[in-house]
Amino acid sequence: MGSDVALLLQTANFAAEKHKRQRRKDVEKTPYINHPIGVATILSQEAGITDVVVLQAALLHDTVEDTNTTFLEIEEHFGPEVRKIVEEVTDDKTLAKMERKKQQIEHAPHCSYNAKLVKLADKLYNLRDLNRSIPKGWSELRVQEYFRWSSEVVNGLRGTNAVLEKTLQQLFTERRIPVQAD
Ligand SMILES: [Mn+2]
Repeated sequence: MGSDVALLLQTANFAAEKHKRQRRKDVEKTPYINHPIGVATILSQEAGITDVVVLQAALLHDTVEDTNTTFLEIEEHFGPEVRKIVEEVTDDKTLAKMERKKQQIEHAPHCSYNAKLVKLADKLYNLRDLNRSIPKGWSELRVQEYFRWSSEVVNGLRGTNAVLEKTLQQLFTERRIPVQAD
């Protein structure tokens, strides 16, 4: 077996263990791990990404934000490159939710190419998920606001991957969200 394949399996297994008690917010309470695996799959199958470090970071992208995982742990298991990407896509949980959302918009343009890829695929996965099923307790207005906020983050990620950006733009257009000027 190629070492890249073994590495990806090890990474998926690590993420599955870390997220094992978590569920998504959808009505079906989908296992959380479906999300990071889906994000990595978007990068591989739709965006054409073959860089294992990026696919690993996609698998791990929510472990620090949403579980007890530390950046040091990520580095010890998967090296400093993967750690750096995960660090770039992790929200600062000491900030209030509104502030974190604002920071995502502000930080997006300053991220590395690899982190931008993970962010684009993460947003695409989440928006498709919202189109598929509205989480319990979410109003249509809240869904629309989520799309609008996402479009502002994606605006700062432009010039990274044409396929992902085009696919995201289609979702924004469906929601009648105007294209923003640079
Ligand atoms: Mn995510």
